[in-house]
Amino acid sequence: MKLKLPAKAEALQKLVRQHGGPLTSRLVREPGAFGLGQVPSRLKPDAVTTAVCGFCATGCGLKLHLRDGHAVNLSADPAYPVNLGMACPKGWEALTPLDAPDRGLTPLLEGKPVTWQTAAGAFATRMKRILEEHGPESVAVLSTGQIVTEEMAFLGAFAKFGMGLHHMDSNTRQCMATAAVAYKQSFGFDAPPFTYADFEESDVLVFMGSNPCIAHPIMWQRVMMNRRNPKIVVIDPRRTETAQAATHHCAIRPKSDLVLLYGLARLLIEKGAVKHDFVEAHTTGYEAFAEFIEGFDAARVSRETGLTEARLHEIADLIAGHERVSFWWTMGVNQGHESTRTAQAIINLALMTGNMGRPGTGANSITGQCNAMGSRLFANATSLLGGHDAGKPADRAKVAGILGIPEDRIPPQSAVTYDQIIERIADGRIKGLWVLATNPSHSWIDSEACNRALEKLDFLVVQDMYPTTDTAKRAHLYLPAAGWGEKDGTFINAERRIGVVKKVRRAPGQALSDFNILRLLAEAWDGGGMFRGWTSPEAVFGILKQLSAGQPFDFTGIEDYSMLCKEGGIQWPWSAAEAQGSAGQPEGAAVQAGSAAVTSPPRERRLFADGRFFHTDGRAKFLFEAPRPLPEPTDNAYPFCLLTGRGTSAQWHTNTRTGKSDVLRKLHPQHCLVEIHPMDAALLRIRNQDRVIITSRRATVEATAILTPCVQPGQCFMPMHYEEVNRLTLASFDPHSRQPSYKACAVRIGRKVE
Ligand SMILES: Nc1nc2c(c(=O)[nH]1)N[C@H]1C(S)=C(S)[C@@H](COP(=O)(O)OP(=O)(O)OC[C@H]3O[C@@H](n4cnc5c(=O)[nH]c(N)nc54)[C@H](O)[C@@H]3O)O[C@H]1N2
Ligand SMILES: Nc1nc2c(c(=O)[nH]1)N[C@H]1C(S)=C(S)[C@@H](COP(=O)(O)OP(=O)(O)OC[C@H]3O[C@@H](n4cnc5c(=O)[nH]c(N)nc54)[C@H](O)[C@@H]3O)O[C@H]1N2
Ligand code: SF4
Ligand SMILES: [Mo]
Repeated sequence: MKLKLPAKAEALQKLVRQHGGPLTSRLVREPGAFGLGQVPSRLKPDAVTTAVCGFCATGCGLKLHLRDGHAVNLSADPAYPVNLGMACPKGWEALTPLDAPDRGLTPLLEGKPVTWQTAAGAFATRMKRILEEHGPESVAVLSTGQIVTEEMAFLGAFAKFGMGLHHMDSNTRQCMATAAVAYKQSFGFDAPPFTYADFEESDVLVFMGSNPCIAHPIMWQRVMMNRRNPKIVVIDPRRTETAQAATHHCAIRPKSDLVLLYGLARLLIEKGAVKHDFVEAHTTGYEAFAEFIEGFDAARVSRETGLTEARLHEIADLIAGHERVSFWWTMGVNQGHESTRTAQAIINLALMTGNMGRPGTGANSITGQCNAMGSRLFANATSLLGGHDAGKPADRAKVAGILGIPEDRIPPQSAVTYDQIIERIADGRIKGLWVLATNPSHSWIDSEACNRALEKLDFLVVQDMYPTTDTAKRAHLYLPAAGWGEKDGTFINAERRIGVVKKVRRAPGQALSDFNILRLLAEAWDGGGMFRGWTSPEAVFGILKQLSAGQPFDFTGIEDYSMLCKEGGIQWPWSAAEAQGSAGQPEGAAVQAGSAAVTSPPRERRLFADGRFFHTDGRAKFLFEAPRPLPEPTDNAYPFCLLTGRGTSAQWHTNTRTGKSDVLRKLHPQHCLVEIHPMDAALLRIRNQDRVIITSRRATVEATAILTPCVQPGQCFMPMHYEEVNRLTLASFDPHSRQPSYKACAVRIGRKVE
């Protein structure tokens, strides 16, 4: 069949119109032209304060313009080391979702407004009844990477040590579990090593399954500030905005990354690019790895990834031929059926080429949510509060001592994971669930199965800013929460920088900060005895500091919130010894602070400058495993591979917040859409903007077809911001991290017949 593909320019234009893709850079550079950051003149501010943004893990600094202590507007903070005066559309619009008409104003019990006293009483009575009748495994918590660390720690401590339940997990499982497990196994601790200066200091940047133009626009601006004329390699089945801006785009077959990485490793050996000094001094397992990858010759890798052999050599030559190569990965890697080994295959490449601990290098996982990094350390879910091990008596004793609680309040067994919680709800073992700052009815994989399970619960409590979310609508008890801007605390960003958020607005109605809701619930539970000292977020920060002592993320050198504000955030580790100068300045210091005061940490620091990793022998491990086939390959009945991910820089996840801004709504499509290659569309007689039916083995949904050559034939893409998308996805998981494989399942597409 002969087919006329849209010209490149036309396709690009379409993309701008439909997705605001390349538009994002303009939005960042000229926000005013798009109505971002406008302040009504009658509300002239009289004071300014600062806080970090509450959407993504870039962690941009914002200036809040106050009138009578109430934020009337905001702007990007030029003094903050992360964003240097830039912000993306979500950041500019961060105050708007607070004014939404559907904010929760009172607790709702079975849909009826009640007082906090009644709500807290119902919470305690009904949860206790379930726990007494069915034991500590019958109630679970699903929480988030989007509340302040102090609230996460409080929630985890109250749920496990106060209420005495065993199982809790969070949306960080959907997002960062793979990176966390991969780092822990390879480095000995979950420690993303980079600092954002590395974006500017690399000669070659390799982005795998990562679309920072849309998902981390300010990180992308930092890449654009790189003056070394870098080569940018984007490995993504789609020709994303990032891929279009790159010097090299490798449009690999979905989930063929592991084979590609092993193939590249083999080529690097062939080309003599291995830094044997580094490998011998700082790693273990290289010999076995080198032997294992012998089977990944270029011919095989080309066949399985769809890239030409010449292209494989070209990428290997780029890595071999440059001093500073940094590897970056995000959800295209983390959300896969063999994701942990894929992330570790990236780590292996960095280790074998000695691209570690120096400027512009590293195996760098880009974090998603504003405080997913905080939840990795302090959620008290998979690991014991503060990166400890609940299975170790010494760790239990340390945590119990710092918290001033009896050691036997700390359950020694590890919690089951998110998918296992849903499974146990479905089979009736879990009867009570508390969901906090996440929206699983929309975001969990195979969401119809998830929602069928939620319907079975005896008691579902949802704590959210809005009672209107897909999950909150199902709640027996809804608790109205304050949001970002209405409370104090700290977030940890993707480069390990601890930053402060502040209360610059009063929450509407009777909505309370998660912190104060926790205080109320702890009080109703047993008089709050265990948490008497947990009076304010800053008091809890003091406890977290103590928990960090001696850990790889030791931040005992941070005095208080005001020090964090003054320094522009502080990256962990920053121990008391470092702060007093006795440990000296870390060698990895990238950019020194202006002042030479010993207590001032450098503005940017990376890990592993000394080649010492966190395993007891100080070495990093080469870890690998044979690739496995896709759990649901395409076939005649379901011929398309469905990819999912972020759609625009103006949409955040399930759109409960970003959907409330008129400005942001203009920057994204209002209805569910599916991107299809024009050749496939022609075969199916589908025109641009036609309504189409998409069917997987789980469900059938409708969407608007967008024809674009940015997806490959045989593949299609749907942004995750529409609730329809996860009805289609297949519940499959990486065996090591239990992270869902959101990004590849089989579907068929047909025109909707009216
Ligand atoms: N605007 C906006 N920004 C966000 C968010 C948001 O909702 N909206 N969410 C934040 C969060 S929590 C996260 S986790 C991050 C996510 O940030 P990213 O991971 O960058 O975003 P995604 O679009 O989910 O996925 C990235 C890319 O993976 C590709 N991909 C799919 N399958 C494969 C594969 O098999 N191999 C490879 N190599 N690539 C594949 C997709 O085509 C997609 O372009 O974004 C954060 N930033
Ligand atoms: N198909 C597909 N599905 C995906 C993904 C994908 O790429 N493809 N990505 C996955 C990833 S990486 C992620 S991180 C998840 C995100 O999935 P979710 O966590 O379910 O998405 P959000 O919309 O961020 O939900 C956060 C909720 O918290 C509420 N909230 C905000 N601030 C506060 C607060 O301070 N307190 C309280 N109590 N509530 C608050 C918001 O109103 C919202 O309802 O989605 C996952 N799902
Ligand atoms: S890039 Fe992330 S942190 Fe920065 S303004 Fe945008 S959403 Fe906020
Ligand atoms: Mo995420």
